[in-house]
Order: sequence, then C-alpha cells, then structure tokens
Amino acid sequence: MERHITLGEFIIQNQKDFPYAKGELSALLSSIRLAGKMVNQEINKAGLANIIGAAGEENVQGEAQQKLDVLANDMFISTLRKRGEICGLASEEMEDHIVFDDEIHSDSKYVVLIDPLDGSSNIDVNVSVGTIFSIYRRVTKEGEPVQLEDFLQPGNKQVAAGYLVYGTSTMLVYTTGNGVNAFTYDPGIGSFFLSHPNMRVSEKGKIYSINEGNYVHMPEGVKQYIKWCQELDPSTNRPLTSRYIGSLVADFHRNLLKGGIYIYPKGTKAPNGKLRLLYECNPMAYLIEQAGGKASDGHTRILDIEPKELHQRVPFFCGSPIMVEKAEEFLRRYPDQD
Ligand code: AHM
Ligand code: MG
Repeated sequence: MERHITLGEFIIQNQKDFPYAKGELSALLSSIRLAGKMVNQEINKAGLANIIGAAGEENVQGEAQQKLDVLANDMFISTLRKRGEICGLASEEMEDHIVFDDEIHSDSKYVVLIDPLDGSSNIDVNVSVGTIFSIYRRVTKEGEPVQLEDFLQPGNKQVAAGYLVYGTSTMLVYTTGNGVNAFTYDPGIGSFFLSHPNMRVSEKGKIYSINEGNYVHMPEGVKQYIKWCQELDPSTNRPLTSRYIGSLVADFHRNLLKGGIYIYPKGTKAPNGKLRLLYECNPMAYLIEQAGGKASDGHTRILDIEPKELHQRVPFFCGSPIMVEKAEEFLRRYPDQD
C-alpha cells in the first residue's frame, strides 16, 4: 500500500519553488510544525484542566483559557527562537514586535506574524481553535535589529502563510504561493501527512458565515446581502446555508472545503471590524486566493492594503469568488452613510 507523503518530505520536495532562501524557509516551516504539535498536545488536555477548574473556583476556566493563549504564544516564540531562521516575530498576544538578536539570528531573513491561538474563547466548550501564521522577508538591512517596517508589509509580499486547525483532527494548511496543501496529523506516529493536495474552493459556494447577532450594527449593504442569502430563488440555489462557529480558522477551513463566504463587517461596535489585518486577514486572504477564492474589505483586495499599525483591524469578506463579488456588489449599491 502506498503511504501518503509527510509534511517534511513535501517541504523538501517543493522547496525548489520557494522564491528566496530555500533551506531557511523549509527549516522555518519545520519549526512551525514542531511548535504546532506542542500546542496541539496542550489543547488536547484543555478539557481536563477545565473539569478540575469547574470543581473549584468559578473563574478558573477563564484563567485556564488565558493561560493557553499565553502558552501557545510562548511555545511558538521559544521554538522559533531556538532555530536561526527568523530575526523577529509579532503576535496578537504582544503589543510590540520582538527582535531575535542572538548570534544564530544574525543573518536571518524572515519575520513571522502570528495569532498563536485564534478563537480561544471556544476552548472551554471543546470547539475547534487554530494558529494562524504569516511569513515575510525582511525589508531592512540584514544583520541589524529588525524594525517595525519589516512587519508592516502588504499581504501581497507574504512568502508563505497558513494555519493549524485543532479540530476533530489536527491539520496544517499552508501556501508558499504555489497552491494550497493540507496535512493531517497522525498522533500515533507524530507526523503530518498530505491529505488534501492542491485545494480549490468552489466558485459559487452555498454557506454564509457571519455573526448575525451584530445585525443592528452592520452596514446597510451587509444587511441587504444577508437578506439576499435568505431569499427563496431555486435558480441561484437560495436560500443559502448559514454556518458560524465563531472561530475564524474553523469557519474558514469549512468554507474552503465546502464553498462559502466568511464575513466580519464593520459596525458601530467595531468601527473597522474585529479581525486583524496582519496575522488574521492577510494569511487567510493569501490562502483563499491561492485556492481560487477572493478576500476583500468589501471594496479593496485585502492583500493590497498598506498596513499602518501592527494590530490594525479591517472588515473581512473572504471565500468563494462569486459570493465575495456579490457581497461587494451590495456594498456598492448601499454605500455607507457615515
Ligand atoms: P481572537 O483572536 O481573540 O480569538 O478573536 C478572533 C475570533 C475569530 O476566531 C472569530 O471568527 C471571531 O473572533 C468571532 O468573533 P465574534 O464572537 O464577535 O463573532
Ligand atoms: Mg485571533
């Protein structure tokens, strides 16, 4: 019986297509894989911690959750620091970027932006969470401490991006600009195996994913698009199906496999939406485009937005291309009043 190839084998086989320093990017992806396995191990035990917590004080669940956020952050930082491929890292969990300036990082070319544990409010109810990562080549001079501008690059400059989804099975999905491939973790062996080669998102899609509880705060165009999704019209397969987990990685992953649109619009509660451009939207936008989909802020391609700050938020419309175009059409038809 022919076995699936492992992530390690796949990275080596495909590194000829990497744009720059090939060995280093391969090693960096291997470091992310290792940190992901460690985080996976901890998340798998989260339920146990919560059972113990529930027997004691009420707020222990909240604390345990916070601990996992910090733990995931620490695991990625320490794993990436131990090897020499990156010169700096920025994370949802830290206000400023950190500089790696030990000897082994002196000629490192890459920086990483990361959301170490996205959707972490779902951990205590055993719903899928994820890690999102984005990799750039630094733009400042090698050998010197990495600067903020190395992180504030538009998404179209990413050299690789991906996510781990800690779900019913754990998967690592990534792109280096030559399509999207997904690897499923076999915990018995401790390896990721290629399970979904060359993923493509359906052009049309049938699922819309949005937190409808925020309806009153949404721009009119988004409200009208939701209404359109709910109307009866067999010729366009409507009404569509509504699915919202509240965990970006899990919602994105399902829509990538089944076809759909994920929306987090702006609203009065969140003037620019909730999601962060650099370590949530950009990596997902790169992945969806590589799978044949689209991602925009409702008007502009996400990957072309010039970032102004590390934790910048943007509205996010992402998924099957025809669905994203339809939502954009509604936003044009009902321009914002503000
Ligand atoms: P987080 O990075 O603090 O976990 O927040 C991001 C998460 C996404 O995973 C998810 O899609 C979104 O927040 C859900 O937000 P809401 O509960 O407002 O629908
Ligand atoms: Mg997040």
